[in-house]
Amino acid sequence: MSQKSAFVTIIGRTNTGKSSLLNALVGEKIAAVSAKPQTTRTKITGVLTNRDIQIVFIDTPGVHKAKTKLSAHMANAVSDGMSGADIIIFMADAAKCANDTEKNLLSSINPKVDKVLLCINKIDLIDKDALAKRIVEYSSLYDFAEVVPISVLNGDGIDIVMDFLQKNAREGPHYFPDDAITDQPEKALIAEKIREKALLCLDDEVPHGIAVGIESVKEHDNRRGEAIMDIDAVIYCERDSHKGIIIGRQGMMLKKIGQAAREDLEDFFRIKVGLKLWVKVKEDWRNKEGLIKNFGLSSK
Ligand SMILES: Nc1nc2c(ncn2[C@@H]2O[C@H](COP(=O)(O)OP(=O)(O)OP(=O)(O)O)[C@@H](O)[C@H]2O)c(=O)[nH]1
Ligand SMILES: [Mg+2]
Repeated sequence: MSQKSAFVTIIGRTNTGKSSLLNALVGEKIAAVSAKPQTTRTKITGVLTNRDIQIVFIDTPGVHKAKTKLSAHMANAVSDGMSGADIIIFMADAAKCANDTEKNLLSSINPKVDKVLLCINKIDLIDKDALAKRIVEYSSLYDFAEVVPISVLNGDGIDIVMDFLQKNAREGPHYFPDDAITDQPEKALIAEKIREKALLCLDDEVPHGIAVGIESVKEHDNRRGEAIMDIDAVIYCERDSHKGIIIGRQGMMLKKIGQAAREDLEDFFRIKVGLKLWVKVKEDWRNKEGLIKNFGLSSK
């Protein structure tokens, strides 16, 4: 049987549901998802192999105006992710009008990529007339190969996206082992799960300045012979006042973040997890190249 593959990059403005789509297509929760803007900070690769066809997905950070050095790295991650793509999925939010950031992003697509799929997500939020108008609006901006209205939340249209990708995969080798789901190192997956829970639990002001560092991951058997994964992690923030918020009164917020993260980690790695969390301040780390690199967020 001849092998087929496709590199598929998912782009779009922040908060449209790109990472949600990646997780839905791969069938595993690889990428962090939250209602806060700029949830994804680097390229995240997801892999799905269905017999002879392997699809490699690249989720990218939502495009936004660069305010910090970190934002510049995020923008690089988008162009980097687009450069090797066979197919691009442009993700729009059904409930929002097209904006200039999206127009610029569309004009930056390399014309050599002849398959650009428009996914209009969150159709659960609007009625049919509004959707028809949205399709016309976006179709006037780019010559998309196909337009697929979807709701990742309800699972609507995901099969149509999958069919499109399978049909457009080309003869070529599989780049990852057939049982791979991501190329993210274990520590990066763990850090993202903890950061996601911090994003979900904290109010708007704090989360943007958060990074998670994993100090150690050790597996051992407890006295009953059960395997345990012990994780020591640090949540970094930019100010003392933020540290106080993350820890919360009598440590309640940190406990809440830790508990949610532990449950998610146990689910994902299918192993019991012991998670110890600390909070430290690194002032203005989003403008310091060394720290950006330390947190694995450098695009270079
Ligand atoms: N109503 C609705 N919400 C959705 C749908 N898909 C995703 N969401 C929500 O939209 C929010 C953003 O989802 P993400 O997947 O993090 O979006 P993203 O495009 O990756 O965002 P960035 O990484 O910041 O660029 C989350 O709260 C999701 O739960 C959908 O089909 N319908
Ligand atoms: Mg994302």
